[in-house]
Parts: sequence; C-alpha cells; structure tokens
Amino acid sequence: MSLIVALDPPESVDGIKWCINLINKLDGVPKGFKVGLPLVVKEGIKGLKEVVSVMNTELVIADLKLADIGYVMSLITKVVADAGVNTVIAHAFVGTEGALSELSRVCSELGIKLVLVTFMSHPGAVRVMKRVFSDLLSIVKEINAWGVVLPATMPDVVKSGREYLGPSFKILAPGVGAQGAAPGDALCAGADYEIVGRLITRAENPLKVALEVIKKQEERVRACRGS
Ligand code: OMP
Repeated sequence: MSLIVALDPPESVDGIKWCINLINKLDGVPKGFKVGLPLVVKEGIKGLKEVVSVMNTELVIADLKLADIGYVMSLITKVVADAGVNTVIAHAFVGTEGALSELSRVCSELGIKLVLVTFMSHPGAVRVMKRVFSDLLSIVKEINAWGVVLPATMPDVVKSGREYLGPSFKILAPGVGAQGAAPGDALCAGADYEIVGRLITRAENPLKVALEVIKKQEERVRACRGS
C-alpha cells in the first residue's frame, strides 16, 4: 500500500469536521494521512489532536515544513508528537549543525520519523533546488532521516534521488492528480509512497477515487517492473 492522503481543508469549511469526515470515509485504505498548516492555522493544535485521534493509519504525518534553528524545530516537534503525530516533515536546506542534528536527536528520543524536503513538486522548485539537490541529499544521509520528499511531478528527480540514497530511505512523492502526475509514475521511479490530496479529498466520492488511485498504482507498477 503506497497511498498517503493529504488532508488540507479548504478555507470555507470547518477544518476538523472536514478532516474527520474524510478519515472516516477512507478508513483502512491509505497507508497514512498527512495534515499540516492549512489545518493547524485554522483549528490550532487542539484541532490537530482531535483529527489525529481518529486516524487509524500507520503513518500520521505533520507537515509543518519546519525550517528553523534546531531549538525551535524541536519545540514544535514535541508539541505535535504530544498531539499523536508519528512523522514530521522539515526542510533539508536549513543544514545540520544547530538545526537538523538537534531535530534528528529529538525525533529519535520521541520515536518520531523525520522526513526531509529535498526537492519540491511545483515548477518553480527547479530554479534553486536543482542546483543544491545533491547537497540536500547528502544532508539526508548525514542526518540519517527516515525519509525524503521528492516530486512525483518529476520522476527523473525521484529516480536520481533513489540512486543517490540507496534502498534504506523512504521516498514520499507528492504531486499526483491536481499537480499533474499520474498514479504510479513516482513509484516506478523509486518512490515508496505517493501523496495525494485534492484528487481524493475534493472528489464527490473520495473512497471510490482513492481505490481507483491504488488500482492505477498497482497496474503501473506491474507494468514497469514487468511482474
Ligand atoms: P495535492 O496537490 O492536493 O495533491 O496536495 C499535495 C500535498 O503534498 C500538499 O499537502 C502539499 O503541501 C504537499 N507537498 C507538495 O505538494 N509538494 C511538495 O514538494 C511537498 C509537499 C509535501 O511536503 O508534502
């Protein structure tokens, strides 16, 4: 199972109810749910806690895209860990000393999986991230993060990330559906999970679309791996 659903409530809804409704509809289907600033800014940490309490998935991801000094990232991580999250996403570009080394240590102490963003899925990411990509990947190795975010919209980037990192790091690839990538392409390029938001969460029947995404992922992976 390689589907992670991104729950980013739109501005016009009760964010907690919207997320819980989707979690209930999708119960048992995705490997993980990812919530982040769209929920936390609207509903606060209590809202995050309420939403996380109904998640039954292996991965419960807080995507706050942390990018700060280690002390501050660690403070935030302790708060979301206490709310029930088991995975956090931070930016790799902040570097190790005084930043990710400390965050990584705190994550280990708390039993939290640390995922680092090394390349983003939007077109403008290429301008800077392409130049620093290998540096960012070397930070992932140095920190021994649990995983990385690489763009499903750019399967070549996923492929080179996998080649550089080897098999022991998880690759999470956003950009499927609303941002244009097809289900399964990033998996074929070496990703472990595809992160899907609006394609599923804005669908009239989210469960049906989620099951279709999984079917397409399986078909695509069978075709590319020849099995
Ligand atoms: P949809 O475009 O609606 O499928 O949502 C994509 C989700 O993945 C959102 O929650 C984004 O914050 C997240 N994401 C990206 O879209 N691109 C990135 O490069 C990184 C992330 C992420 O870190 O999850």
